[in-house]
Amino acid sequence: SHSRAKSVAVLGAPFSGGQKRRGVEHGPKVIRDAGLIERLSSLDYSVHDFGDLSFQHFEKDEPSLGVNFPRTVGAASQKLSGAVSRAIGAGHTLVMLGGDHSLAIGSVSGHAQQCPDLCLIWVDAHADLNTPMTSPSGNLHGQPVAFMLKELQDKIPDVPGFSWTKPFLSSRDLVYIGLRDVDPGEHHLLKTLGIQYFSMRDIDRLGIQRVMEATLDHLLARKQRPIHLSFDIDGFDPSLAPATGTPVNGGLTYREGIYITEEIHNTGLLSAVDLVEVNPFLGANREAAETTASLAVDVIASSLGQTREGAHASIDTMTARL
Ligand code: 5AB
Ligand code: MN
Ligand code: MN
Ligand code: MN
Repeated sequence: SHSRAKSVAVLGAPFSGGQKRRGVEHGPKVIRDAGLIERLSSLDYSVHDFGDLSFQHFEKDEPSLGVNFPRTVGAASQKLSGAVSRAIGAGHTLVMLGGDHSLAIGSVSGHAQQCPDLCLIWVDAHADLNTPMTSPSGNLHGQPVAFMLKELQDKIPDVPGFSWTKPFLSSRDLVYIGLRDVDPGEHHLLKTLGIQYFSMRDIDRLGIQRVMEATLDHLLARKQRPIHLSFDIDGFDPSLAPATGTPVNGGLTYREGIYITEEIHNTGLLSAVDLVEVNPFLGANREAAETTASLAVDVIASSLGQTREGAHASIDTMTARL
């Protein structure tokens, strides 16, 4: 039998306005330079590289309600949302290369426009659940999930730049993996909204196998639905992913990270992946940036079906070659 080549859309989002450290806008370039397109092609995908979006620069973008660069981030997310919606509407599995994690407002909302019943797996050291009122930094890369959740509709003020979007996700359709740096306001929301999360402590207790079983059970037991994976590279331990803006000790091992993405691939339901917060200006040297980018490629390839056990196409194809 013959399976039609699956198609992947790769979309770069060279954007850094959700935080204050320069360099994260070069994430798409270093991830491509680490061989992403070749790797996906070798997995038998037809790869559509949509290139990098270009974002509007706002000369005057004063903080509003404590939020930094609100108009810049709002406009970038809106543009990304449209591009993601079109790519998914055209039948591609989407890979979004950040850029900082504020971009997830755009990518998840664009995905949800096409797939309203999607669920979200957020791999990160951080919960990114601050509202403008609880945020200790004012940086929007620490707030994207708050802008998505229907339950927080009344807790999000009218931030300039964000009138185009409204909350679209229920807190029960979200699972966090890898948390180890959660602000007090975020912890309060995790608990009061009853959000399912697996901190690094939970991974220590349960092991990554049971964590993934519980994650997928929580999201998919009632019904099969599209998965959005939003992967912040700082979910990994800083020894593996040093080139990132907010590293936190005690993160995922390489094997835990890859096990997460293998299990998500095995559901057959992955519809979009964000890979964010790779910042080649950070880390001790150029090798640190290259290691981090190459880890990002491994995460994306594994979420799209690269296996550790190996694979083969079909008996027919193999014998034809013998
Ligand atoms: B990232 C912090 N919670 O809100 C905040 O890297 C850090 O996208 C946010 O996860 C880190 O500023 C955002 C202190
Ligand atoms: Mn993070
Ligand atoms: Mn994040
Ligand atoms: Mn970070």
